[in-house]
Amino acid sequence: MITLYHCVSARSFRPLWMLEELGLPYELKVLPFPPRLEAQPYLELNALGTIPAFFDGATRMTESAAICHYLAARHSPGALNVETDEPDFGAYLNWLHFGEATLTFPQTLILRYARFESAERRQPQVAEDYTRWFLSRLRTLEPLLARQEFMCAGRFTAADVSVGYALMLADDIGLKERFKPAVLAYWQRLQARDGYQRALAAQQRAAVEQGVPAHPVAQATGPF
Ligand SMILES: N[C@@H](CCC(=O)N[C@@H](CS)C(=O)NCC(=O)O)C(=O)O
Repeated sequence: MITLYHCVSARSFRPLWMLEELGLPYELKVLPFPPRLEAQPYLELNALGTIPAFFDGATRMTESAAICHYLAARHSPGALNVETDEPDFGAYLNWLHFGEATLTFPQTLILRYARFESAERRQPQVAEDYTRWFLSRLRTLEPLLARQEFMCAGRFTAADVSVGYALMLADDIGLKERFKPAVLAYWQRLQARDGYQRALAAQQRAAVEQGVPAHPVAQATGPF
C-alpha cells in the first residue's frame, strides 16, 4: 500500500493528484504546516521535515516531481508517462522538472517574505521581485499553451500535474489575475479534471477526519 504524507495544498498535492488520476489505492496522512514545528515525530520519517514523503514498499521518496515520474512510469506507461522512444520524451522531463525547479522555487520566496516570516522580518520588495520573476517565467508557457492543450506529447501527462500544481499555488497566493489568457485557460482546463477534483476532495476529507486545519498552506501565517 502506498502512503503519502501531505499538508493541505502543499507540493505533496502533486503526488496526491497523480494517485487520483491513476485510481490507485493509497493512505493519506495529513499533517499541520510546517511539520518540523507542528508534527515533530514526522522528522523520524523525513529529517528535513519537508512534505511530501512517499512510501511504496521499500521505496521512500521526498521530491514531488520525482514521485509523479515514478507513479507515471510504473502505473501509466504511454499515458501519464512519456516513454523514452516518444519524440516528446525530452520535453516531458523538462516540463516535469520546470514545474518544481523553475516555477515553484520563486513562489516559496514570495510565501516566506510576504506571509510566513514575522512582521518585522517581512520583505515586501523581495516578495514583489519574486512575484515578477515568477510571472516572467510563466510567460514562457503562454505561446506554447496558445498552440496546444497540454504541456507535451499531445495528452495530459505527469508534466501537467507538475506545472499545474505551480499554477494552483499561484492561485492560492492571489496571482491568478496576473496570468495571461492561454495560461489562465490551461489552468481552468486542469481544474475541470475529475482527478484534480477528487484530489481536492480527498485532502479536505482526510484533513477533517484527522483533525488537521483544512486551509491551504499558502494561507498559513508564521512566524516560522
Ligand atoms: N523540492 C521539494 C520541496 C519540498 C518542500 O520544500 N515542501 C514544502 C511544502 S510545499 C515544505 O515541506 N516546507 C516546510 C518546511 O520547509 O519546513 C519537492 O518538490 O517536493
